[in-house]
Amino acid sequence: MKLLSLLFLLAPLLISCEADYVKLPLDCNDIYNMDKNLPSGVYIIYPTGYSSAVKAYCDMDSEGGRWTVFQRRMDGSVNFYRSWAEYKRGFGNAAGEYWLGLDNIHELTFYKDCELMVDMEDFDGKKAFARYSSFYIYPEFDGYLLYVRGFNNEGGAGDSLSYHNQQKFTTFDKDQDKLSGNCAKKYLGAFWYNKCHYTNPNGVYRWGADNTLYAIGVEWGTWKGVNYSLKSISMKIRPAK
Ligand SMILES: [Ca+2]
Repeated sequence: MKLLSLLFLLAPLLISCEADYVKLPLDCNDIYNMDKNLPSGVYIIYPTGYSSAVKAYCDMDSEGGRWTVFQRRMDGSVNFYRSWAEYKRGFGNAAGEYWLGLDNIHELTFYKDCELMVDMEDFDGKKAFARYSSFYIYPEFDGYLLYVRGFNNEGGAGDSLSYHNQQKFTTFDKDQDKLSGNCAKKYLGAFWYNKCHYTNPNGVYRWGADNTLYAIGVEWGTWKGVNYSLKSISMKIRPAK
């Protein structure tokens, strides 16, 4: 009887500990579900559990919100010509330009169905986006191979990413692309290069049209061509409904 009443007294405590644990948001979709009125901005997410806190930008506005941004360019303030170790871990500032890290992107996309949106803007204020109904990244063991399909062109940007489907990630110090040389070195970025690219979102920020060096800018080829470096681009994911 005593034991029973003790358990009864402790029950709310046990339940609240459990609830605190469960509340840790894995991604921006979890943040949205905690409070559907939260604005877009920087939040702390936990892609791999309790010890994996990382700042991410949550887009709560575009096309229904809930998006976890894993890549963002907007002003040229951050250098994106970086090593394998940095692309694995992530870099930059979630309030501005940043890369969330390949391990985090893998964790967020590999174990549940996710969709992808790529938002972009040119220097005349024109905007476009591309959406894909399925997107995931394999673990480092598999070279962070990209899987993307289900392109939807309602955003008008065209499909620059399907060419990169089933490619491994390449940086200047790790060549996993299909070119005999290294695409990251040739186009001054880091990406799921094929032989080499239709889009170079991690390329050199160079303020609009510029063909002095071919295709090294922040480009989405099917929208503005590969010699137009965009004002902004961001890549974002959310669980499919
Ligand atoms: Ca190569």
